[in-house]
Amino acid sequence: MTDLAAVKRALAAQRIETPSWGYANSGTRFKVFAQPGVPRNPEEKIADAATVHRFTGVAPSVALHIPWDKVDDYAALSAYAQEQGVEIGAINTNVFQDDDYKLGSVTNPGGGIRRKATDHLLEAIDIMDRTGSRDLKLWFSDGINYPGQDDLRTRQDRMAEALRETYDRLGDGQRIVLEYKLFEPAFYATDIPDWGTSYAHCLSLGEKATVCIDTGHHAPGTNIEFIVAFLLRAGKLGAFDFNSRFYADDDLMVGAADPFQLFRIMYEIVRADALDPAYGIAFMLDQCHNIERKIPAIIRSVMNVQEATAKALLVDRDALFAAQNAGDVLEANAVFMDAYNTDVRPLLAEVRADAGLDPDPVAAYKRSGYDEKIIADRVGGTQAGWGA
Ligand code: RM4
Ligand code: MN
Repeated sequence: MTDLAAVKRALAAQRIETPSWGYANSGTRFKVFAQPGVPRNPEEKIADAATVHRFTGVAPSVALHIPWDKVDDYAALSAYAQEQGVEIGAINTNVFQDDDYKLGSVTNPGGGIRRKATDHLLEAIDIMDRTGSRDLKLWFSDGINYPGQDDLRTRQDRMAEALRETYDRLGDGQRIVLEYKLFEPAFYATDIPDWGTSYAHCLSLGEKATVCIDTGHHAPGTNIEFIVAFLLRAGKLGAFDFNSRFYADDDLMVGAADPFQLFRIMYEIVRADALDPAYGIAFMLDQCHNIERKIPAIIRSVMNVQEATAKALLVDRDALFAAQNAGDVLEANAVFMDAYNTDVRPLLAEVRADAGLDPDPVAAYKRSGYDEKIIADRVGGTQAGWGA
């Protein structure tokens, strides 16, 4: 039998990090639809993240993206975040937007460009020293478009060299979380295309390097929960970038395209007792809200993760293991599906009420007047956003 009090405690203790860029303007390569009230600077993004935390109670940190969130004084930015009620989380690097990076960043054939890219990674660790961040999140768009364009093997050597230099600069308590992505912007071969490549680099780097799974970065049909289970067993799962996708890297709200997949992923987390923040996995969102209002979309995303987690916690593991060990295929599947088919919204409403929160965070946000206020206040200046 599932211990409901323990489920509620686990849900109350859950932590989800939101991305600064999710609050800013974004779009597709066809069009960015600007929205009124969008943040004009890192402080306003942090204020929006703090608002999400105020209504959900489980999103107390915000990831930054450098240089999109570049400021002169990161200690002051940290202090501002704390005043708002949140902390600065992972620092994301950006080695994909300069003209110099046309042929790659750390795997570029030009040594000067590789140096510039690696220096940016080191600069991000300087920022982490000042913000107190634990995680350096690395994603490389590096790759090639045409067979023969560059040497696949040499590019791995260059990648390993840059990662080593970056790893060696990490301080105590700091980590690299290394993302992978199948394709885009490189279309023929990406230098870190899959979890196996990321895992292999992390293994040779050492214990402070772990894999970050972005749920949108796989081929259609990939069994992501298998990757989760494998990496957890190997002690090499460091972080998630949650979002959902119908086709490629759609960056839609997590749990919107495939809530069942999200449940299966969260079950592997629960199965490994890895939900507790002390275990060390960063559960982050990496999303873009191109056509919907951003703050309620992020609140909804946090709630979607909570719902999948609640269902995963409700799996009757004793009954499941018994059925599995007895080889009772249908019973094992039925136990699993029972949990998935439970309506956990009343349970989460109770968890929120116990924490002094409104049981319906999206409705509470809409009533709060925050949306009207940012639309009225944030006029003038340049809106922050993709490419800014
Ligand atoms: C990439 C990758 C990174 C994110 C950027 C904005 O596709 O997912 O995690 O920082 O997009
Ligand atoms: Mn990502």
